[in-house]
Amino acid sequence: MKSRKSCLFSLLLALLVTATAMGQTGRADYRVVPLPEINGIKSADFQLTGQTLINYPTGNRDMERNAIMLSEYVEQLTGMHLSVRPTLNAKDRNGHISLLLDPTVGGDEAYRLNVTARGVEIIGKTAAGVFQGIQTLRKSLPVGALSRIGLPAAQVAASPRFPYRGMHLDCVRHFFTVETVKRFIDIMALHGMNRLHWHLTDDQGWRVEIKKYPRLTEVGAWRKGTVLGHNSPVNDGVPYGGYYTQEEIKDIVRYAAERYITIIPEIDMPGHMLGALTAYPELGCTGGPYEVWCQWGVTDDILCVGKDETLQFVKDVLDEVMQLFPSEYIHIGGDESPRVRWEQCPLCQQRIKDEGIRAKGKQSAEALLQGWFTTQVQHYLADHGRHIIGWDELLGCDVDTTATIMSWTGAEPGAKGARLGHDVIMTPNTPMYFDHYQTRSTWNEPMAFGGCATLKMVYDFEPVAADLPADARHHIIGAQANVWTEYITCEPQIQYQILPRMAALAELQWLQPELKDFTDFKARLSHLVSIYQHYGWTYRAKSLTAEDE
Ligand code: TNX
Repeated sequence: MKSRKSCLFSLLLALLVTATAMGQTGRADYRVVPLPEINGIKSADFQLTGQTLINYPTGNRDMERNAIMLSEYVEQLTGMHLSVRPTLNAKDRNGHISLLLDPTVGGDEAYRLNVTARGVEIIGKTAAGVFQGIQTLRKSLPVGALSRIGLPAAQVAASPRFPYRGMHLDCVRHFFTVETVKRFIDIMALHGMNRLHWHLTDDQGWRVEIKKYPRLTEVGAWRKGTVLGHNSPVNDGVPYGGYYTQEEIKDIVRYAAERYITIIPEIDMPGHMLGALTAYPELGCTGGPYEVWCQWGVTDDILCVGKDETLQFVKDVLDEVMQLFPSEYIHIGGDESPRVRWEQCPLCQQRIKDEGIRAKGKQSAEALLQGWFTTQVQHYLADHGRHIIGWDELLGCDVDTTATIMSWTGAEPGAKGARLGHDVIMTPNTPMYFDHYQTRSTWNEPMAFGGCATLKMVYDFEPVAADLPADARHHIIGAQANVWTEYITCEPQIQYQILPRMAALAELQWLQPELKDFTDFKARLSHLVSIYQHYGWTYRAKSLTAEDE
């Protein structure tokens, strides 16, 4: 006869073996970033296991992709593999997750997540909305090797405050690989963002292949070296450059579109053009020679708009850019364009005469010449069904209100633009420049541009000025943070600059201001950060504890 001791031992062993085979269990928490509305309902938890299927409407490719992505997310975070299956049959939903379309669900990107013991429904008016619901479910999951997760019964819902929820990435000052750009897109998707403003041309390089002008990338994509620090007299002397082929761009655009992110390319003009001028010096007022810049800042050498060839060049480039990027918006820059060359250039002065341009109040004839040039480009793009976005300097050049303004020199230009009737995207350098420091005590930080935008400053930013008249408020279509890369040389440094500040940005892009609460946000942030850790992303850990150290 077995002793009682050995009986107990066998029982414990059996329990241990079963528990190991079953793996760990966990429970989801819908209090994610950005915070949705959550209403608990009376029902037991839904049990998510490896047997759970993900249903999607038969024949709908977008929803099929959504289902596959949800399956991938669950596997990445928990190790559990869920199969996907097409079905239109309501009874198949029992016991499973179902992705559904329903025209009665709020706006285009709104979603509802209904969880009961009998099943999970992720419902959107569009596949884009369902994708946002998927992100919320993803962020609510516990992280680690799990074999069973309890999803509390609840009705969860959200609808974004702003239609334009952007991030910007400068791939000129430093060049980043296709994989890095895709990972940046992944990070955006996790944060519920939908517009990537991709800065592709500047004084330090031209980074998009244009078939009609091969020298743009043969010559214009390469610089002889890079200045050390903040424009010190020392240069590293290491040739530097790179560009994206049209095939790579199409691949990235498709990758983003699958995550419901539109890429808005920026071809900055008429300033920030030394890359192009080095390749085609005849496009400048002096004819050069020019050199792709090895330092940072603003150069006096910009496009000569007195020459018809320049306009033709711009149109040809935009033709290819439009082929690559289906975005409604094309960003044409317009910032930091000194006009000293135009003042001296006979052809630019002739253009001013021919077009009957005259100085007006504080606006010089040259400022209005930039307006004339921008309007030509704007009309050209409009003929092709596209709209321009430009930096807030355009407000000083009399462009019409079909130009959307990006307010960067502060928040005031945005408010002014909205009053004038322009749509506006708010990206004021404080606190929306993520190339700025995240703390005031910078001694132990990687070198940054300067400035300071702490996590709290980002969180507290309100894009719609309190005194903006009611009839102008709808012109503020969104907010964006910018990642200029003069001092950012590698992917972990990009991630360090954006995480966790992107979480704060996501919440202001999604939530109505009265629902924001920084203390509550910080409590929710720790789980999001465990997801960053799980994916191996770099982030600024100090921002989670001390606010400004
Ligand atoms: C200003 S924002 C710039 C960029 C720089 C950035 C550095 C804007 C329209 N122009 O060219 O990279 O500051 O923070």
